[in-house]
Amino acid sequence: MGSESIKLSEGWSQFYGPNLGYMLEKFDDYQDDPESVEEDLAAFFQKWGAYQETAEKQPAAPVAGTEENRGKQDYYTAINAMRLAESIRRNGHLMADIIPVRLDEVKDILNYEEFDLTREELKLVPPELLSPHNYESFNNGLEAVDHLKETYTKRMAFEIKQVHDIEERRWLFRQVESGRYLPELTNDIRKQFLERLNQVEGFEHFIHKTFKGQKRFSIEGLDAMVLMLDEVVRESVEDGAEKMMIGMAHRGRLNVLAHVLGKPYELIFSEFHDAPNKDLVPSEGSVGINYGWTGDVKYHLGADREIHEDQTDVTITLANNPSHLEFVDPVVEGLARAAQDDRSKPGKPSQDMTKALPILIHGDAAFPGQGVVAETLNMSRLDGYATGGTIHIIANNLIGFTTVSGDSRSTIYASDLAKGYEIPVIHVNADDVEACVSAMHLAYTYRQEFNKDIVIDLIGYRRYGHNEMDEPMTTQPSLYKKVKEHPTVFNIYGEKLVQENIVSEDEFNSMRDKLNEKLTNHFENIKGNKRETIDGDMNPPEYVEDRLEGIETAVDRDTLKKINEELLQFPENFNVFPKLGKILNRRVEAVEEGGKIDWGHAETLAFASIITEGIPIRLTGQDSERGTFSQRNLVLHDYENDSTYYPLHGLSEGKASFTVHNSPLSEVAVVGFEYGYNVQSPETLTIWEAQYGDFSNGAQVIFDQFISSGRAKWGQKSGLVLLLPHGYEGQGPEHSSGRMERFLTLAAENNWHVTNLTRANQYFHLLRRQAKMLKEDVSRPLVLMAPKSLLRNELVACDLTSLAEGEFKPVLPVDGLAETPDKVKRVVFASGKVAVDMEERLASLDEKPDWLQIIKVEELYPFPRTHIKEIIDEYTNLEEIFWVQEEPQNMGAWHYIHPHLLSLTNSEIAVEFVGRRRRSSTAEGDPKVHKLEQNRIIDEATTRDGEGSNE
Ligand SMILES: Cc1ncc(C[n+]2csc(CCOP(=O)(O)OP(=O)(O)O)c2C)c(N)n1
Repeated sequence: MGSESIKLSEGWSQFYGPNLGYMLEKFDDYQDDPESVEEDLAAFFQKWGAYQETAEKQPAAPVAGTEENRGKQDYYTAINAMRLAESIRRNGHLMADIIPVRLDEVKDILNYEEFDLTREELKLVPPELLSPHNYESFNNGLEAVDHLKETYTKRMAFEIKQVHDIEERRWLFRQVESGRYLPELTNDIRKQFLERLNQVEGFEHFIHKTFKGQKRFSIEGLDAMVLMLDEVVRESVEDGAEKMMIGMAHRGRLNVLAHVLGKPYELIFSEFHDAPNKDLVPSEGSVGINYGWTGDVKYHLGADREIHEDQTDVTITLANNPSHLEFVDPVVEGLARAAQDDRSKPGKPSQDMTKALPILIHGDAAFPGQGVVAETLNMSRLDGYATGGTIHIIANNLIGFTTVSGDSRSTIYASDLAKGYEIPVIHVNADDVEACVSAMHLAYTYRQEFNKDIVIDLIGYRRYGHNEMDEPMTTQPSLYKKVKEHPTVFNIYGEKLVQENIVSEDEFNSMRDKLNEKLTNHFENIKGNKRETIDGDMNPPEYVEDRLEGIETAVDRDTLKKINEELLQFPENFNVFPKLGKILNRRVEAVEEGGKIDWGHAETLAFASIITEGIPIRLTGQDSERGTFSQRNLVLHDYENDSTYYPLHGLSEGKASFTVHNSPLSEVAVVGFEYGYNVQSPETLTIWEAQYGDFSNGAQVIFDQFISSGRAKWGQKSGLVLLLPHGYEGQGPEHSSGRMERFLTLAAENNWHVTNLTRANQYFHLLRRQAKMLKEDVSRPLVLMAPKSLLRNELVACDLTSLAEGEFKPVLPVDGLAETPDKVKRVVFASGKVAVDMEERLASLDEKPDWLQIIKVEELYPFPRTHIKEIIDEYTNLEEIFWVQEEPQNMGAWHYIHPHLLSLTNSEIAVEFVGRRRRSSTAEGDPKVHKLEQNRIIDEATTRDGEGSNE
């Protein structure tokens, strides 16, 4: 029905049967977007509004048995046809030919009869009712339905309905139904596809026969993945992206390294052949392979490839990856976001999403199974974490190790999780290379258009067992009988091109021999290099072993005063919440009149001074803008209109960006993200803050596999800061411990610093030290057990002079003790809040015990050996050394520090433990019991044979 046949004067009564159905659908479109329908229709809808079944709007009542019945029948036919069309769109994937090797039968759930239709009836339905996106191509409704079936049930299938944004949804349907997304594939391109498939498969076969019995996690069965990556690289280069960041697990990684990252065959072969390879020069392009001093297995190593084309320089990065499936996902997002952010100017970083494209390749068992995937998807549209859309490929080989999908997920598809995040999903049969490349083209176009994530569920199979040495017939005999008989993708495509006369049979048959000759030559080049000696020392480079010394961190008084003043000037008409305004205003006297600068204030001054020195800062964590303990307030909210103001953006001397984000309620994904961000932008002071330190163990995999060991395994440097609120304050087992013991256990080779401070000025200097070394090779992460009640403790606050002078000190003696060194019989070492508890106890005494010295160990790792040794040597009559901690004996620093302290005294003086006894739970649940325990610890540490500080 054309709009020219509509009579504006006649209202809805002129339509019935299929035409009424058509108009109703157009009216729905009009309601969504009045501009989406033709002008005549819009004018009609404006005049007549919605259709109502009132007498005067219906066509005149026809005579029973003639017009009326026919009209009704037409109406039902049209509605049924529309139901069928909708059902094809919604359910087509359920009967699509998307699984190359399947054991079950596919049922046709979309036949005409199910919808009370015959072919003849469908022919009478106007095609525009069923396929509004390209109805011009069809003569009737039957053709339109057949086209929809072809589109939605063949070797690509689409799940789109979960996308809530109407414009996007329409765009997707239009692309799919019109076939606009299908790239033009010339014969040359198709020949190149065949050659690529030859390389992909031939490479695997060559390794299989040359390096017998070695794991390679073959790509075979999902070979098209390489061609899909080729496609996205080609399009990104054309569009001028600067960076592509890829995260993937073991499956097909060697193939991706060889063919997408351009890692030379020689390098890969030498890793299999145990030949020295670090000096091999890449043959083309520039390839950086990442090595640390202890190294990693070949299918975890990442690489960088640089492509220089015309005027574009693109870097493709395959991120280093631990065995832990999916944990690299947020890391890659962080890498991409950092590459998109410009941090060189004051204010928030400005983001350009076109600069970097993240691509994540998942396993079909890992994607639904690992929670970090959901956490990563949840970040995809958040202001602080969005990366302009990630292209996800599920490398779906139907199986996870030996576990079939029925045992590894509760959903039909591996991709179903993504639908909860309104992400469109394309399923594609991995045997159909052209469909796979088209799927990638559509995914890429969608990402460019809407800056959102999209998932391609690439469904293939696994040619061998999990790692080629496993025998899959033992656990999945039926499936693997079929797989064995199934032709390879190279053969399927080769035969197709031969049939279509695009390549000759001879050409096809000789392709593999030519490739084998080439691969053999590459192998011959390195064959003689077999490693003769093994260097087992694996020592880190000197700069890693260096201590951090000589980094000046003081800021002169005038600068601090100016910064402080500027931080307290808000824009005109900005209404700070009065209560907060009063608190902030106390910062004037703290700086100007010799008052006390508390922890939050010292932090703000440190941040301000750092950005005035041109070092950008990014701080994230749950509720970090205000601060869990209301201590920070770096984003102010106008209490009249909710507008926001960042005082750190108002500095006249600001030279770099500052941003702070409240994170989603995640630990593992957000820590992974910040780690990635920091790796990509090592010059940025990147800080993650736990709400309470206890919760940080949700990110344990990132601490273990990336932050603590990434440099040793992959040479991947990071200067990330972790703020972990820690301290026993009677709040129960889950709000007391930042699990310092775990960070100390992982500490070695200067992989990070572990600190637990007692003064605000120490925090100021430590942050500045961290910021100032970021660009240097010595840079390393910082783990800081952050305070809670100490945030507002008078003893912890500092004065201006302590910021304007001095530096961070790894150990601090308690003031006013040990005035006569000869009299000191006991030295108590402690760290963090328990040390302040002891200081408070002693401060309440009129007379200080002369036999006691308390030393606060502010930096636990690296162990401040020289400083502590000097102290111990000063007390010549020393009889006992105590280590005091509030944590149970099996937690806290005891097991780490005990051997260090013993070694300093040549084991001549016993080192006693004072703290809670070994416990399975971190702390008491009852605040009164906590108090009892805490008092006992302080008593034991500060009293002696009846003498001492007991109240
Ligand atoms: C977090 C984690 N748990 C367990 C494993 C052990 N593991 C290695 S591969 C694998 C199966 C993965 O299946 P899938 O995600 O489908 O990928 P595929 O190997 O089939 O490509 C398992 C369980 C791991 N590597 N990481």
